[in-house]
Amino acid sequence: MTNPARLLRFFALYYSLVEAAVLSEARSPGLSPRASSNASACTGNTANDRSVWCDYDISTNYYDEVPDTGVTVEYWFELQNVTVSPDGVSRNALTVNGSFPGPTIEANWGDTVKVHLVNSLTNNGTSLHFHGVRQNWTNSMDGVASITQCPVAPGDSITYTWRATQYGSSWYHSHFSLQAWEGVLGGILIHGPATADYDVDLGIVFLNDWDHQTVDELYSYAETQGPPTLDTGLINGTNVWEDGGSYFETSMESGKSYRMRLVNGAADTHFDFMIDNHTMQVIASDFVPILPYYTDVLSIGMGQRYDIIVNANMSDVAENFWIRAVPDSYCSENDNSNHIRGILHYDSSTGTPTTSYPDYDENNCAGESSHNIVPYLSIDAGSSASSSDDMAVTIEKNSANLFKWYIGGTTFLVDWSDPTAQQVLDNTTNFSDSSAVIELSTADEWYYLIIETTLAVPHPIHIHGHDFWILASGDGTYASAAPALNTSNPPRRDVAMLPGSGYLVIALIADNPGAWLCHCHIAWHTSEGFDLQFVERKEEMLDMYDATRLQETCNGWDEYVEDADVVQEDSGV
Ligand SMILES: *[C@@H]1O[C@H](CO)[C@@H](O)[C@H](O)[C@H]1NC(C)=O
Ligand SMILES: *[C@@H]1O[C@H](CO)[C@@H](O)[C@H](O)[C@H]1NC(C)=O
Ligand SMILES: *[C@@H]1O[C@H](CO)[C@@H](O)[C@H](O)[C@H]1NC(C)=O
Ligand SMILES: *[C@@H]1O[C@H](CO)[C@@H](O)[C@H](O)[C@H]1NC(C)=O
Ligand SMILES: *[C@@H]1O[C@H](CO)[C@@H](O)[C@H](O)[C@H]1NC(C)=O
Ligand SMILES: *[C@@H]1O[C@H](CO)[C@@H](O)[C@H](O)[C@H]1NC(C)=O
Ligand SMILES: *[C@@H]1O[C@H](CO)[C@@H](O)[C@H](O)[C@H]1NC(C)=O
Ligand SMILES: *[C@@H]1O[C@H](CO)[C@@H](O)[C@H](O)[C@H]1NC(C)=O
Ligand SMILES: *[C@@H]1O[C@H](CO)[C@@H](O)[C@H](O)[C@H]1NC(C)=O
Ligand SMILES: *[C@@H]1O[C@H](CO)[C@@H](O)[C@H](O)[C@H]1NC(C)=O
Ligand SMILES: *[C@@H]1O[C@H](CO)[C@@H](O)[C@H](O)[C@H]1NC(C)=O
Ligand SMILES: [Cu+2]
Repeated sequence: MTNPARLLRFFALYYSLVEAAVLSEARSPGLSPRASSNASACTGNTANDRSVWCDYDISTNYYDEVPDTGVTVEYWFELQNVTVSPDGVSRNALTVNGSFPGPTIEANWGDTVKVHLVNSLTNNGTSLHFHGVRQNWTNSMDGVASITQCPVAPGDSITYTWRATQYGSSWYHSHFSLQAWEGVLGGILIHGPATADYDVDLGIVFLNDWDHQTVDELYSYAETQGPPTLDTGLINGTNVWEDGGSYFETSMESGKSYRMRLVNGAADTHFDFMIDNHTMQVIASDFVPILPYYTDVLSIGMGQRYDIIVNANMSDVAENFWIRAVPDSYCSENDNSNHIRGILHYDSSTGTPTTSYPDYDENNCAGESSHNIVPYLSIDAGSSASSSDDMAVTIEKNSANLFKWYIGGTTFLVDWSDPTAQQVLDNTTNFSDSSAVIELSTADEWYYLIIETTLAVPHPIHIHGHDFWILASGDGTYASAAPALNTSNPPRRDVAMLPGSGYLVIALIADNPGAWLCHCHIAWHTSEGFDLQFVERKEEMLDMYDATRLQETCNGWDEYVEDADVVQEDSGV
């Protein structure tokens, strides 16, 4: 098949053309170094003042207010089953438009984003989720099979439309079976203000784990033996394996500063990210701008994002430096741990780095320290909750001797052909036990969720449709630790780490009606039942769903299932 590097280059060119054609003239054609660079699409936002954004700025409360750009950015995506060789080893992959990662969705804060998706696979349904996107009153666009829609059948299409009410860095990925880690993922880059200045925006940088077998091939091992040790990892879709493949490379001009938008899109790897001899300035966690802080090593869980600024001020030390994504050995086994690398070149250098592995301590996959994550837009959590739950996380083997995860005593199991949204529209109020529904019925009520585990396995907890507040987390049981809950502008984001043998306390406010999934972002765990869903203000969901759109997708799926031999071996999400 096609040489992947050529495919990527072709793709980049094609993409910039398509994008230039798509964006209105008021729009920047993109920030990738390949595309013509125009870092500022809004008056006043310059290298020396990233805090402003036209009539808005970094202090604007983006939960209430959003710029009215009048712009709709439109993308046409096609799921394709292709051969890729991101590290020189050929493998089958399911992709958006043939590339891994797929095309980056790029928009300005306030734009409407419209994604037309065609499922050109022959043997899989699909759905596309825009991770971390708040989907403010647009639950039907959240793209979760069994929750907000039926899977889109092979040959069928769907269109997702949502408003970029937040800005920053994220990713989209399939929410059907393990398909995201078969390759159906790509970046989301929403331009907006920032809490620190920089010269150049390098764009999205994915951190992934990778295996020469597909995740579907590995799933039965995961279900019977536990998580498989993966072969290697990729930085923005590329790495070296034996004599093949190539490193991710980026060039910086000495004296300038560069923004990188890190996304952990791994199936089951917590990364410690670093650039030899460089300190990173961290300016956002998930979609939430934070007070900038410096670190040499960044601990990033699955589904999490960090925006960092790298100051290219180390040309005295060397001309080339290793960029490293090291799986934290406490929770992530990998056969190529020391060699998931990229290269930072200075100026016109093209050499191979000789810089050495830094001395650092792993932090047991705990993620960045809470007290470093101080949201710039200060918002307190409700000092008490109208309702709360305390849920234990456990694992058991079922009667077929397969591992299933439990949260709050339930292992999640929902039906592809009977999405929660359809049940709400049909006014079926008695959700099945295995659909683990937590109803939040009162507008703007606060809800607290305590999650705890006695197993030494950390879990990245993700909630759809909301940023949530992290009130506490730590070692031991919640009862024995009896932590003080921090409601005064605590870290706020959409993925938080539940520490191994520890607890996590989060708060959210019922300000966004819909059926929202809450789950562990480890691929195997999502599939093995570590999920629950909030059904928030369900009466208000009726108006926000297009019943015809929902029904058409389900009809297509039902027809496909009748003819094909489709077996749901997972939780349904
Ligand atoms: C960048 O975009 C701004 C606003 O649209 C425009 O005025 C300016 O000419 C552009 N600069 C370049 C170098 O394209
Ligand atoms: C979110 O949606 C609600 C209901 O339509 C609207 O009142 C609010 O302004 C929206 N928020 C943003 C930031 O657009
Ligand atoms: C993806 O492929 C479709 C056709 O298969 C094409 O119309 C579209 O422009 C491509 N999109 C991007 C962003 O490259
Ligand atoms: C990473 O890959 C995506 C998809 O190809 C691309 O849009 C982005 O510009 C790349 N990032 C860098 C830093 O090259
Ligand atoms: C992708 O192609 C492979 C090889 O032809 C095939 O075995 C597999 O079922 C296809 N997957 C999907 C989802 O269509
Ligand atoms: C999706 O396709 C892969 C092959 O590409 C296959 O292994 C897997 O079973 C399919 N999943 C479903 C749910 O159809
Ligand atoms: C280089 O930049 C970093 C980050 O801004 C800073 O902490 C460090 O002191 C600088 N080092 C030198 C040698 O200028
Ligand atoms: C560069 O990093 C290496 C490894 O951590 C360290 O030994 C060396 O002292 C550093 N050099 C400078 C000039 O900071
Ligand atoms: C849904 O059913 C409940 C009783 O089960 C009823 O009170 C309510 O009016 C129904 N709502 C709609 C929109 O049909
Ligand atoms: C409750 O669930 C059962 C089985 O799922 C269904 O047959 C019944 O109609 C439901 N009852 C109501 C009132 O929705
Ligand atoms: C609460 O969290 C914020 C953000 O991390 C931090 O600045 C603040 O000091 C914390 N307050 C307490 C009482 O721990
Ligand atoms: Cu998990």
